[in-house]
Amino acid sequence: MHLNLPRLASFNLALLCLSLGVQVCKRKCSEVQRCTPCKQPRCAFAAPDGGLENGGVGGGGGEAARSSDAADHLSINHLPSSILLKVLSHLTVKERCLCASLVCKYWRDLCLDFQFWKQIDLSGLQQVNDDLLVKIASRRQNVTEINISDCRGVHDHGVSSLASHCPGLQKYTAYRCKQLGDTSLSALATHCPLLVKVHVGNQDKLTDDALKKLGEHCSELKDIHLGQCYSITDEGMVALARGCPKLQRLYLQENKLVTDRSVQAVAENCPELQFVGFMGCPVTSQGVIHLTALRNLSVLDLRHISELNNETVMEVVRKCRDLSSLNLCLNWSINDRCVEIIAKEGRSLKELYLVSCKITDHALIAIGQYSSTIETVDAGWCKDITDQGATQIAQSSKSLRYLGLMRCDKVNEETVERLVVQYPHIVFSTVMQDCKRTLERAYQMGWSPNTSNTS
Ligand SMILES: *[C@@H]1O[C@H](CO)[C@@H](O)[C@H](O)[C@H]1NC(C)=O
Ligand SMILES: *[C@@H]1O[C@H](CO)[C@@H](O)[C@H](O)[C@H]1NC(C)=O
Ligand SMILES: *[C@@H]1O[C@H](CO)[C@@H](O)[C@H](O)[C@H]1NC(C)=O
Ligand SMILES: *[C@@H]1O[C@H](CO)[C@@H](O)[C@H](O)[C@H]1NC(C)=O
Ligand SMILES: *[C@@H]1O[C@H](CO)[C@@H](O)[C@H](O)[C@H]1NC(C)=O
Ligand SMILES: CC(=O)N[C@H]1CO[C@H](CO)[C@@H](O)[C@@H]1O
Repeated sequence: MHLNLPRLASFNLALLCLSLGVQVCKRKCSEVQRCTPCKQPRCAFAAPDGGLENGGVGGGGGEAARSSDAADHLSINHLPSSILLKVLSHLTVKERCLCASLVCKYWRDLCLDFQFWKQIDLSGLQQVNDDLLVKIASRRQNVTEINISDCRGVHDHGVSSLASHCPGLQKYTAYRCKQLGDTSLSALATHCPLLVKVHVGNQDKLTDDALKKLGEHCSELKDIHLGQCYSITDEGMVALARGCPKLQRLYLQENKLVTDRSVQAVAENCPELQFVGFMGCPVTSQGVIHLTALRNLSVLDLRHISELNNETVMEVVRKCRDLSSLNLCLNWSINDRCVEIIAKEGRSLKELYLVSCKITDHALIAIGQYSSTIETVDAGWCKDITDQGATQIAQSSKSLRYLGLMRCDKVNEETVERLVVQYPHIVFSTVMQDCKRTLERAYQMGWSPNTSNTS
């Protein structure tokens, strides 16, 4: 069960749950009464979205509560706890914390069962702090997934405490936690050898030390996101690549100290890589060429890298037969001839992003002519594209479903209007078309323009 604590209210409830749990533990459950429901449940199951009533169990519980003296043996609490837990798992956090856990001590303990705290999404909750993580840790929940993205109140201490008590942690997501540094990630690396996913984008205090720890201890790692962690360098990346041969997804962005050495290291050490992104890194063709070794490469993002030549791109497309998405936006060395080769050789290619590349109508025409797989083409900001390219690709391609023409100013809007009618299976994206679709969606959702002319 995925635990989502969307808003402040439910967050406070969760805190309440945790502190209730701590109280129970303090008293070592000595006062826990017989496992019967309270005579006077302090809360009716009247959650607006049904809650327990849906399953009919709420009624049963209530009845048992009312007649518990007489018919104790019929109490819902005589069900095996595994079944009660199953029932409770259908409630939302709010219902569990505010209603079910107030029924009686037994239910309160059930509501605190570790299974409800295995996957915790605390992202965006400013109230989350180290104390909460320490509390979660102290209850030895063996959390398997946690997301603390945008939690500014969490520091290295809290995360380290959680790490040391949750050896089974597998997925750690902590975007934009700029206050966190090497201490927390190193603690996770040393205490949680089962980690498969580490997304720490925008933690700019991280250094190679933490990456080395991951490489040393986390050989199960499959999915890592280190975008905008500006301090990491090739040294850390090489250590990570060597220690994590099972890596399948690697996403970097604007890591200005990550160069071709890192690209070569991941290509040589991580043969299972499928998703690779180096957007805005000082990476060149000399590094990218090593990616041809990755036979399972499926998604490649080479937007805005320092240097990329057409020959290298063609070689990658020829060698990586599973490549389905290729992003070459923002590079002037990508020309018509290069796109033609991509269209001919990319047997599995479905998505091709060419925003702000040096292409003309010939590139679009070649895609229509040679590719039977490409569904998405984005040629936005390619100023040389005209009506002819847009019309011909729409006409000749059987696979095309999306054509991005944002700010292709030589393409007339009337032409696009005609294409929209003629080829309804293709979505054409221009400023006008996108506005129209937005309006249509608004109408569908019940919005209507105010046509009253009083002012
Ligand atoms: C947080 O992480 C969980 C689990 O990885 C994910 O399901 C959820 O969408 C994430 N939330 C945000 C806001 O990224
Ligand atoms: C925590 O969970 C992991 C993975 O499920 C398991 O291997 C480990 O034994 C658990 N540890 C404890 C203390 O429950
Ligand atoms: C590539 O993927 C296939 C099919 O998913 C798998 O059998 C093979 O082991 C993978 N190859 C590598 C080098 O990971
Ligand atoms: C690749 O680009 C270079 C430099 O722009 C050019 O000289 C060469 O002809 C191009 N190769 C192909 C196959 O288009
Ligand atoms: C429509 O606009 C007028 C003038 O701005 C305003 O007085 C009126 O309340 C608006 N009607 C609705 C339904 O929003
Ligand atoms: C971001 C960018 O434009 N990168 C490169 C694209 O290609 C040209 C021509 O090869 C390079 O000079 C750019 O640095």
